Amino acid sequence: MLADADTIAAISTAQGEAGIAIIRMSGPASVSIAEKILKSSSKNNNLNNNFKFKSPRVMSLAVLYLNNAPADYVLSVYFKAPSSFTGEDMVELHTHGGSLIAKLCLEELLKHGARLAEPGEFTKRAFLNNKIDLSQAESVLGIIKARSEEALKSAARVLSGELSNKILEIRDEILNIQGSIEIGLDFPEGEEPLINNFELLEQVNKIILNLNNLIADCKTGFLLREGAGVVIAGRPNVGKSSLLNALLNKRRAIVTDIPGTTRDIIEEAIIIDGVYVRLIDTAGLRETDNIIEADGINLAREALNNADVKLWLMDASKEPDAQDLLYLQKFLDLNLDNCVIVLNKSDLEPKVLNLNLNKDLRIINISAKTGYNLDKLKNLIINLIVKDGSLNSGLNVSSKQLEELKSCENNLAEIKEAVVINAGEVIIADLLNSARLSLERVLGIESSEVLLNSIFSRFCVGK
Ligand SMILES: Nc1nc2c(ncn2[C@@H]2O[C@H](COP(=O)(O)OP(=O)(O)O)[C@@H](O)[C@H]2O)c(=O)[nH]1
Ligand SMILES: [Mg+2]
Repeated sequence: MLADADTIAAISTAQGEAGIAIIRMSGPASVSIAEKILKSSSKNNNLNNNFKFKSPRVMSLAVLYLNNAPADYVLSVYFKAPSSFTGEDMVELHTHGGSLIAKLCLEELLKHGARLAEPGEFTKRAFLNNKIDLSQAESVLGIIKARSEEALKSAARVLSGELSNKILEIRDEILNIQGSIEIGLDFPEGEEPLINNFELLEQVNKIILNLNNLIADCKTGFLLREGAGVVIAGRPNVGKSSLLNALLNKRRAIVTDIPGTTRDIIEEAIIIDGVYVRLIDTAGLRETDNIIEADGINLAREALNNADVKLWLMDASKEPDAQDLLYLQKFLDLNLDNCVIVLNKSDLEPKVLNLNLNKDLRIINISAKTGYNLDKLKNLIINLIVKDGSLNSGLNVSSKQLEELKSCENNLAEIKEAVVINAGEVIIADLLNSARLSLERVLGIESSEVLLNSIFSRFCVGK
């Protein structure tokens, strides 16, 4: 437990009218402070109606006193350290909902010695008391902020320790190699190295493979957490705004047969198969003298470059002209991993017959007007969002955590290069250390003690 921790209090439920509101306290004085503002609710106990918690984890009805006057019936419960979320003594008071009663109750607790908790302080204490690691602490935020079911599930997976366990596994593999190399550094004279280059490469490759799988799941989880940006781009008048409206099932963007109608970026969120998707309609790409439209086109290009999924819409009922083909070619010059060519207006007589496109490209015929193949397009979008992982294994992480994992992967790739060019064990040891530290930062471990343990546990007793 944290030394000299004070006792913190906060309203844990949302503001506003509701059935109940929950005020939480954590710290050594939680129980005594709560007992000061509660009286027993028992009717035949008039003489001594002081309230005392009986046993932990049992709800009891009590009367909340504000300024020595009864104010509300509350349910109260306490959790005894270390068996609580924060690892400290905790109390929860369930008052009736309504912002005033909860606020007054909190003020009364503060008057009796509690301190107002800082944002995230309960979770921070849980981390500092080793109840959860940093990645789990972040996943609590992921759960609170989840806007879709899949985002919620991916955060719950992290909270349950799935990410931590996988990271710990990889970290232990790195530690193992690190131990072998660092022992070699200390005893270079004439001793056989504990690990030769061949074994080293083999082990590093194995770690990279595991790490890649983990990163794929984290990328999926990150997209689930942030919402994936799906940009609808193309030449003017191909039906981009019509597609946005059709997918949203409402008339959100103006649709006309006048090219250049959409000038700004129009962004709307939808949930597809439990996944939070940000649909982005853009201005049609063309040369223009109109400065407003030109600005819109710049925004469209920017959105296209940053998109998680890129839809290039074409009018299938119209023979593509030289400009159409030119813009199409520019689109195909992008990284095609997450691109789809969408041939719209399939309800009309088809004209785009042979585009001579690269075989690997995804092409789909749809009609924004009749709704033809829109379900198939939605499926395709989801498959692209979760392409490297799967919805069932997404791990809800922050961009910082994802960056740390990628930097670990870079270090490991550099180790392979260092081995090939015989850069020497000092450099390899350094890279291994950086790789390990990246992983530990995700979990919030900041100690080289683990490394020492790993090294010395290999020595025989007495050495
Ligand atoms: N027949 C047919 N017409 C469509 C379809 N989608 C859009 N249109 C028409 O094409 C014109 C341009 O549509 P709009 O959505 O404004 O295109 P944008 O400029 O790409 O946003 C409008 O007259 C739409 O009614 C479709 O699937 N079938
Ligand atoms: Mg439009």
